[in-house]
Amino acid sequence: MPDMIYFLSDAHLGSRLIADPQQHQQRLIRCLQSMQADAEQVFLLGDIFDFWCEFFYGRAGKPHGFDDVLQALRELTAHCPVHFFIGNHDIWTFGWLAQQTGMQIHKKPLDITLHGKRCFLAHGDGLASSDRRFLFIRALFHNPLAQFLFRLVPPALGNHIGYSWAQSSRRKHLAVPNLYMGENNEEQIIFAKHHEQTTHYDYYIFGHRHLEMNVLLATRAQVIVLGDFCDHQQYGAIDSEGHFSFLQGNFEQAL
Ligand SMILES: [Mn+2]
Repeated sequence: MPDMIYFLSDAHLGSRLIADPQQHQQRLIRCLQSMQADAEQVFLLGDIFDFWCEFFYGRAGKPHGFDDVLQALRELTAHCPVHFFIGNHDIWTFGWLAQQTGMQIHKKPLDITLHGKRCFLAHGDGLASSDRRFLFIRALFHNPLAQFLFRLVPPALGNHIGYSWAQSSRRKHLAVPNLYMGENNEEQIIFAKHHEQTTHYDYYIFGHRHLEMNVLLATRAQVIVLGDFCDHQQYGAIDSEGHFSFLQGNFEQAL
């Protein structure tokens, strides 16, 4: 009986900071293949791709180098529903990815009850940020006019700009140690605490932070931040009893 619900985020496929992109992609593929055995649903919570821009895929064929992972996603959607949340790196999907893979695309947080637990699911960027530069860029990337203008850029240049931006953004984060800042400073926890004042959830599940967090609030809401699939192959699951656990796989070898 397939009764596991999997959550995975931040694989950053295609990142220029990854030494061996094909090996990196294969790790995710093996993880997705392992889920076929018992997955009831799979939630991909953002930044699966380091940069994703479907404006170009119509004009310049298809995204380069992702055939294998798209195939693995197609195989998984044949087994169970797969949900793809846009992150802050892979915002620009307009139907192509859904059509290629059968995944359900989410551009907004999702309120869903899973195995009896009410869950708030989102990538987790821009929730309670005070970083004005980040919020400006986020608003720009989500803006239809800016998207229209970017569409006019030749595909090769657009992809170059996109991957360079993604690289510098990740490099900036990697330059400082990624440490837990405490529940009064982590914006996903701040957001959940605020949200609990009006609506109670059993689980808030986010990605984005590349750091595992598991914080129980006074309202008994559990704030879960998935770790990082990119460097550590961390992900998570809710079992048939509604328990969440963090998982870490070794996907170096074929199954
Ligand atoms: Mn992110």
